Amino acid sequence: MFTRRQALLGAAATAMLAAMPPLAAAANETEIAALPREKVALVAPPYVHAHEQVATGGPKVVEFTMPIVEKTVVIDDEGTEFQAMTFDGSMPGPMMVVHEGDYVEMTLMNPETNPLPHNIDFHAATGALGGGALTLINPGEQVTLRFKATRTGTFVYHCAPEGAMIPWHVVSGMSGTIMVLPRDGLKNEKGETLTYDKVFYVGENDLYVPRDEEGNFKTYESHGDSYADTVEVMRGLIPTHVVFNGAKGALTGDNAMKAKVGETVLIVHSQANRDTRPHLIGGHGDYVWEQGKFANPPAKDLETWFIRGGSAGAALYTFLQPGIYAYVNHNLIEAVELGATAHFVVEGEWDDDLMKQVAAPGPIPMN
Ligand SMILES: [Cu+2]
Repeated sequence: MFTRRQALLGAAATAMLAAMPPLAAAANETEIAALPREKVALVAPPYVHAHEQVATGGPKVVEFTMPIVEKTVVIDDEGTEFQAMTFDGSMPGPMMVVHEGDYVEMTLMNPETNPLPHNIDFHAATGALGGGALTLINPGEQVTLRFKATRTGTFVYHCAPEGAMIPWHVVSGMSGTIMVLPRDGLKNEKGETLTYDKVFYVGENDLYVPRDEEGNFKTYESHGDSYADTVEVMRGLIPTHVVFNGAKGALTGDNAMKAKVGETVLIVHSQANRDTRPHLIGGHGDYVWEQGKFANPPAKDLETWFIRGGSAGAALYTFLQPGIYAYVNHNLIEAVELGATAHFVVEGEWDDDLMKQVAAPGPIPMN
């Protein structure tokens, strides 16, 4: 049988991996057992569970639980249906926050109402395909994986089951982000502390919805029914939708993210499959960890930043003017035509010094 491991590693590496005990005795279980434990309830994006920016205690074991939810969702104003696969019911899956040196203990559940097997590959984790090799669960099963958060930054997690199933599960919505903060918090290039008042998590998805002969989007009874047609569209590499948080308009209008003038916002942006380029229209990235890794000093004053497919980046910005800001993928075709647009609604006092309409639009004076 052609397995996921063979697809990614080749047969020789598969044999090596299989020969290793899955949970080797290297970890000091007594020490880990003595650590404090914290159960964290996850919240749906763009929001993020409450967390400390600077850790007040030593390392702990942070417990998360995520059910996998396969469901049909609507992804645009036209009512286009999509066979979604999700972590915890949302696209992207929820963002988790821990500190460097903490242990992440993830219980992943695959309810028996799902027809498909799933797993989780944490880019923040070391070994066993990011945990993917130790977490494959069939419908009706659950598994618990523990890994040590040894590197700081924002890291994608995603489903990576057998062979050809990997890209299908990822572009069906199965990805999210974990943020591993330095124990003493974020720092600028001089080593001075940076803090945020709010954090928002924007997950970008490229979606591939098959069309019928008339060009209308097709609907399917089940994920399995949609598979062959979907893979054909995927192989063309041109998405039919590029959306933030699972659907066109998921973060605009009434769903806009909210902030106040003077507030500092951390925007975490992930894309598990395809490159993208976030841009805040009328604002900037004051400090940007484009690759999302906090051991590197942040870039300053960026206009647009690049998020590599398979990564998450973080941008810190203090809002200076009120109004509606569009936050877009600055491939503007993807932003406007395909859906990759979000809004921030910012309240506060307008600063004429930063911008003023000196003369309103009017007729060009005749000489
Ligand atoms: Cu999956």
